[in-house]
Amino acid sequence: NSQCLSSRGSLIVLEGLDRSGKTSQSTKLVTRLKGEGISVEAWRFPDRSTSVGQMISAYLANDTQLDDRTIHLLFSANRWEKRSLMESKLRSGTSLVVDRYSYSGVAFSAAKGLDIEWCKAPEVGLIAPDQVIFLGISPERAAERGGYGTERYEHLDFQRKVAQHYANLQDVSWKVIDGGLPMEDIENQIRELALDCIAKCKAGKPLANLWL
Ligand code: NYM
Repeated sequence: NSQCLSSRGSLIVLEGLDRSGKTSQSTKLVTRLKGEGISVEAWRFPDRSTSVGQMISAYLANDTQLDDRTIHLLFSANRWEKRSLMESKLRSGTSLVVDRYSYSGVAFSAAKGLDIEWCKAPEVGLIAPDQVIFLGISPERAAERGGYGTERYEHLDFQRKVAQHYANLQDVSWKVIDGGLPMEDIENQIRELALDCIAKCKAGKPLANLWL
C-alpha cells in the first residue's frame, strides 16, 4: 500500500545526565534541520503537558511523594500515551528529535535500586529509536556547570549512579558524543548523525519496537 511506499521519519533520541547539554542540543538540531527543509519536531519526556505529566512534574518538584515503582510506571505511561501519535508522525514522514526516552526511565529508576529487568518491562512495545545519541559528560563536570536545579535527582551522588546505569544500557548502536566539546562541534556532530539516520529511514529501514 501507499503507506509502505512513502518514506517515514526517524526517531532520534538524545540521552545524557542532567546538565549534559541535551536540551539545548535538541533545540539547535531541530532548528537546523527545519532550516534545511526537513519535516521534524522537537519532543521531550517527561511530557509535562498531559495529566500524567503533571503528576510527574509535581513529583519532580518535591510537591508530592510517590512510591518508586509508581513513579516509574507513570514515566512509562507518559510515553505510552504518546505512542500512537508518535507512530503516525513517523509514518507520515515527520522525524522526531526526542529529549530523553526509555533509557532515562530505566537509568533513573535503577539508580534507586529497582531491578533493571523490572524497569525495562513496561517499555517493551514502545517504538524503538532509530538512533540514540548520548551526550557523555562526567557527573562531576555536569555538576560544575552552574550547579543543579532544585528538582529531585539533581545531586552528584545520584547522578553518579545514573551514569553507571546508562553505561550498562549502552550498546554498539549508540553514538556517544563528548559533551565537553565546544557547543558548535557537538552541534555539527549531532547534525551529521541525524542526517545519516534520516536518510536510512527514508530508504526503507522498518520501524521496530523496544526492547531491542
Ligand atoms: N526522568 C526522565 C526519569 O526519572 N524517568 C524518565 O522516564 C524520564 C523521561 O526526570 N532528572 C527524570 C530525569 C530528569 C527528570 O527531566 C526531568 P528533564 O529532561 O529535566 O525535564
